Amino acid sequence: MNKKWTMPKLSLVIIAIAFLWIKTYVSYYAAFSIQIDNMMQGIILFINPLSFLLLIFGVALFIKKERNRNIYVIATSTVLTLIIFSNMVFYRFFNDFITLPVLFQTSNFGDLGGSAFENIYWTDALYFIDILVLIAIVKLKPSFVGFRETAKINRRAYFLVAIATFFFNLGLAETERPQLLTRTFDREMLVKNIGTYNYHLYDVYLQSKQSAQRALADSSELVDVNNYVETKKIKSAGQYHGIAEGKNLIVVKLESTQNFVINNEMNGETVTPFLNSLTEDKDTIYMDNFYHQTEQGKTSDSEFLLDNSLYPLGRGAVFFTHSGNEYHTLTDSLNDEGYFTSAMHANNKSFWNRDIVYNNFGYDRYYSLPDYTVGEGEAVNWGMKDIPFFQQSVDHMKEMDQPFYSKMITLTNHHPFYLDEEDKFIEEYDSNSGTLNRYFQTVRYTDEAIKEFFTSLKESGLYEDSIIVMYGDHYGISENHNAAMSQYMDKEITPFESTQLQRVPMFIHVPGSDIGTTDHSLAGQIDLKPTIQNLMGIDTGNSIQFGQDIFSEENDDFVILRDGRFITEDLVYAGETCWDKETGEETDMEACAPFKERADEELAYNDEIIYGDLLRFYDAKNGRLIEDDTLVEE
Ligand code: GP9
Ligand code: MN
Repeated sequence: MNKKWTMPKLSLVIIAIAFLWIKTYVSYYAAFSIQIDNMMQGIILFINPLSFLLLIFGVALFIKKERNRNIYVIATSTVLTLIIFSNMVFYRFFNDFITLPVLFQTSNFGDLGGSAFENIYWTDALYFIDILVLIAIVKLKPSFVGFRETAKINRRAYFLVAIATFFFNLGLAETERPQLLTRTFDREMLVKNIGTYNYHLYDVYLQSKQSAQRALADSSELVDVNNYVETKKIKSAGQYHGIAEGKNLIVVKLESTQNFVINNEMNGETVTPFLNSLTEDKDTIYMDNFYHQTEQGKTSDSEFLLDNSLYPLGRGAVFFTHSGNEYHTLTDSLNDEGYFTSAMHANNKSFWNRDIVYNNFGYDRYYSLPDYTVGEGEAVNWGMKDIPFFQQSVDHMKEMDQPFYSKMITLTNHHPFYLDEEDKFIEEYDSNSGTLNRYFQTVRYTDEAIKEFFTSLKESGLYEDSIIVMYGDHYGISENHNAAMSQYMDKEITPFESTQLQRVPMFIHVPGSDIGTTDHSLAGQIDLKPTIQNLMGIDTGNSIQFGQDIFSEENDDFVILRDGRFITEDLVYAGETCWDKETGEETDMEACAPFKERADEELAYNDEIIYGDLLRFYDAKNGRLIEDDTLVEE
């Protein structure tokens, strides 16, 4: 038996590695628009796919039969290509990389329908060409590749090289980005430094670690969290306390609505005439400095913020990953006041795991798709149009016991922003981004729907006894459309501008209240729960939460976005840079440093609560820790 092994000149393994290496590298530029700031980053980006490819294809060296080895090589190439491909399509939609928890949200992917299709281009087929080449070699020209069994000693050498490549890569990455693996809010940074494949491995590791965290958590961990939360507590009731006490509470979550459309024009056309009129209305407070704080869980993250005044997670959707945790929600507090509580959204009930979560959050009823009649021409894009949705929702409200709380979720203004001809009230915009061009039209449509909703409420007689809160859930136009946005805004979209674009509109409308004003206070979705509770005259006393009542004078002007960016009175921290808010120019990092520490601390405490399911150790009514023993007795 010939034990001598020489690396064949054209081993299928080497060819497959070379193909995938090139392909992964090309995808960084072609599909993921990864930016390189210096030569070192360029080198890291180039070598980062290699270590993983060497390791995974190295397994082939243990396979003795040629046929099996070929099958392994081709199958591995296919799986890795599918990983790139799925990330690519996901990135086009979410401007982000897939995480394990998101991947398991399969029910959502099914429902993406037109959106997913919109994000697959025929040129994507090019990514699979190398696999065809590998198959062609094996089938048509097997002599092109040499095959030999691999001797133990050579395998060892091979794996040593692979492991050395891995540590070389990690070493370079650590010099470029210290603490890379411990500060992972930014997935792009991870992919840039350790490569797509190692990033996914790391994600699997994180996921397992988090599962262990809950099992190991105990009540003592709440002590530090509680001390921190105490420092944020507002002692006295804010202005407008109890102004809507006993009224019906209607919260409308406006899909993908960013603040830049309010009081703005597009080619001479008003985008949101009705919402604009509310900014001048005598009974409406309009907040124009209000930020969304969502991440991968998008709409569901905004709902999580509303109900809990906790941040969602940096990766995955908390609605999926921690749906069964103990929470002390806004809905619970309204239930305690005798409200009939419901959520209304004309979509599959399991989307974002809502049916499970709403139940846990305490909603008495979820009006989902089967509760609506979607007539001919009443569906577009992702499903039921907003206008009939609001109409039928008011019909449901008329049947409800009062006072009620209804959370309504609009849908028409969702990517890819398609409309039927008869629902287009204004023209498209004229940039190179069809997404942005259509966005103005769908926002305009939703504006019309809200106007009609107000009319129906008045006709139903419910209006006078209700308070209506409306907020945008997250951006509709991602950074992938910066060029088009830059054309519309007539300025360069720097990380500073991008952050300012994360503002979403927020309205509080209390009929007959005379509270009308435009409030410039700095606030975010995390403040919705305590603010609404204050308006409803509910004591927020002992809750563990990070938000503050917007209308309290003790409120601090500091908003933390879920990806670690933050906004203060004078500064914005974004893209690892400190920006002067007034000039929009870069400023000394020292100015941001103390805030950065606090932002990181707050997010870390938040994650401890969620990962450890710590609220199960806390009695929110009495503000007491529940010792483990008591828990066992229960
Ligand atoms: C789906 C709707 C949209 O039910 O809430 O969710 P999003 O994609 O915006 O998170
Ligand atoms: Mn949404």
